[in-house]
Amino acid sequence: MTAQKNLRINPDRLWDSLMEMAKIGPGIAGGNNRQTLTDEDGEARDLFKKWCLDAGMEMGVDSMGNMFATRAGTDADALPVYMGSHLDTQPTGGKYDGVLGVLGGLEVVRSLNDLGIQTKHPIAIVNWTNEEGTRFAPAMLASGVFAGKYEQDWAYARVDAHGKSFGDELKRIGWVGDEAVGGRKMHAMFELHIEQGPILEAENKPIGVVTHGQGLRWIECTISGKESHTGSTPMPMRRNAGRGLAGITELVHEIAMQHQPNAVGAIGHIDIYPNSRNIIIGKAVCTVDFRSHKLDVLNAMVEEFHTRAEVLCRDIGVEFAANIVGQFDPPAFDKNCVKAVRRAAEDLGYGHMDIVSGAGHDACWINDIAPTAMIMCPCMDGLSHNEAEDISKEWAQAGADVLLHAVLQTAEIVAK
Ligand code: HGY
Ligand code: MN
Ligand code: MN
Repeated sequence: MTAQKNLRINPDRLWDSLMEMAKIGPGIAGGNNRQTLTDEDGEARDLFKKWCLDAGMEMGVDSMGNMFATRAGTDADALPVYMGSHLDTQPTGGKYDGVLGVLGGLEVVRSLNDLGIQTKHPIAIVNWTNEEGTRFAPAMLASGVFAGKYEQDWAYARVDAHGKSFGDELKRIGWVGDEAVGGRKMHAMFELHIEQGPILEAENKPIGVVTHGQGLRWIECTISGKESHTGSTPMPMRRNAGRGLAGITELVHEIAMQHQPNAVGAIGHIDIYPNSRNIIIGKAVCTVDFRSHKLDVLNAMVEEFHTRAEVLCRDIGVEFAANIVGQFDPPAFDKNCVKAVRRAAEDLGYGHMDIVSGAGHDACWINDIAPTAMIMCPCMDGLSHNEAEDISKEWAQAGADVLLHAVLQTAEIVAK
């Protein structure tokens, strides 16, 4: 094991690849806007595929556009060990959310090639389509179809703000693969990801051993009032959907604050109609995002919200309707995979701590169908889903080193 303990990835090559990928779909403030199934997403896929083929891997694509690059093992019948995350970004996203996990996996394979290491199990890297869910709700859509949570037809019919469907856009960028989605079986999956929160940096730990994740409920709310002239409509006659929106925005915050420290809640997406300076808002559509790592807290927040939002809107004379557009329960990751991550950090001498993931990840769905765990590294000021998202090369290196060792423990090195 001693010799193996010294195995390391090449941090400069990893960093160069991160910077190269960041050039595709640049944001306006130094981050990225590479939303799923846009031309930029297609460009990123082409680059990732080229890099994987250059590393001697075989590329497979399924009917949700999930990309699977495989490095052969000595036992072709052994199930592959996967490393997965996503290349799509938020509209004002950072350079590392998701990308670190995909290119960290590529760096693991490149390092195994350099070191001439063979493994019994094949090793594969996944780029999951539409992890972010910002253009097509819900988040983790394609890993969800792969894990049997959603039907493909339902996913194909999801539309963006301009009425374009997921299926049409996937076809337009030429990434409808010939593999049936969900056909692949996994020995295990590891996802390297930035923390997207402040804990690891504050505790000065370069590695987070993710034992659990938060559950999520996305509630799409429609508040209906009546458009009318902002000047000539007497106040008592108004049915202002904007007042309902303001009320439920504050209500979401109040409910989450009642359940501290185990809950979060906010509204991040709002569309108002007709959105004219001198017309009272007739309709408001928004998405409530509640999360907790405790299922009972999550369910209690959703229930209280529904009850109180209906009363609040009725009292101001507007209608309220809501439906869940995304959800998953709090995941507990596979104990053996979590142990492999912790042991890898110990073998490598990296400071580490157990942590619960605040954000949702593809690993949360894959955890339902294969042994799965996550590795986290810190990010500056805990900032993410912001173009100023930043990490150090050392943090990227630590995360990819731990990924290398966790995968080697699981894929079994074959002695030369
Ligand atoms: O919403 C999430 O937690 C993830 O970033 N898609
Ligand atoms: Mn992510
Ligand atoms: Mn994200």
